[in-house]
Amino acid sequence: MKSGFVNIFGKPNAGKSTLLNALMGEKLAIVSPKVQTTRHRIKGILNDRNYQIIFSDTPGIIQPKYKLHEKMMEAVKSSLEDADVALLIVDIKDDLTEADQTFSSLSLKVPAILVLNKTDLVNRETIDKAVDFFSGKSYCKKIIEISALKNKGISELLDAIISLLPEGEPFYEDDNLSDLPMKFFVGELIREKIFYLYQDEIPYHATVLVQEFKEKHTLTKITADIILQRETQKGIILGEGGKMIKQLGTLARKEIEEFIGRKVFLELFVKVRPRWRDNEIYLREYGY
Ligand SMILES: Nc1nc2c(ncn2[C@@H]2O[C@H](COP(=O)(O)OP(=O)(O)OP(=O)(O)O)[C@@H](O)[C@H]2O)c(=O)[nH]1
Ligand SMILES: [Mg+2]
Repeated sequence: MKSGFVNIFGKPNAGKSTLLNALMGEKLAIVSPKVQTTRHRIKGILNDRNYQIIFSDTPGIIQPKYKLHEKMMEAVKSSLEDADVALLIVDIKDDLTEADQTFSSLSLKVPAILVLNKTDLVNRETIDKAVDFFSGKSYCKKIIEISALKNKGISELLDAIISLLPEGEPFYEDDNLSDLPMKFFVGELIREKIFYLYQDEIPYHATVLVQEFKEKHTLTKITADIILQRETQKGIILGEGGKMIKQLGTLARKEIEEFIGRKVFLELFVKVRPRWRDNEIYLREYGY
């Protein structure tokens, strides 16, 4: 039996959350075209007769500007500490030298697989150049080309991970998919729709707190607060005549229904908490 922690690191938008979902065959982490979507460490537990892999998606590595950013980088740090294998993922269209600097700065003590992602967007020559670039790097045990979006190269990556995984007994019961509560995933799905529907600073100034998750006879009743930094942002979230928040509610409800496999009644409230991203008490209350 093999078991261990396999943690995913990379710059914002590299495709870490898409990769976690592809490896799990299940949508556990939210994804968006915007940077800094993920704010927590999100574990996905993959069980097989011969192994248990505990994957961790992490926030993209950045220089912190707010307390919220600091919390995000603490999630990266904790993942660095308990990793048995590191997956270093790079968007092949990104600046490779910058990615190399980021990976070197991690001072990894465990074997790492360099994952070249988004190969569906470039030609063979570009991929070969990237392979050449990373081959000599000290942190790089193996290089695997993938497209997390198109599910290409995922089984090759899984084989490479298993070959590096230590022997050991499972850490978790084998019927668990994650260690996080349902309320967390519901809040994340609402946050994902905020990332899709709203522009500029709105997704970055917003967080979601699920207040109520109640299983009723025929449906699940969910109440959630959308927390914003400024009074003026309330109007943007609501939209003309409440048009935008209605759309947000519908999109989020559909995804939550798919996730929990039940009908959902979703109620959203909008609240303003000035500078919550820099406030230790608010951050703790909102799960950061
Ligand atoms: N074309 C293409 N797009 C991809 C691929 N993998 C991810 N993406 C897209 O890249 C964007 C970012 O993906 P995420 O998985 O959210 O990236 P992330 O690294 O988790 O980003 P943060 O959480 O912000 O650090 C999304 O629009 C994805 O659909 C891929 O293999 N090919
Ligand atoms: Mg992410």
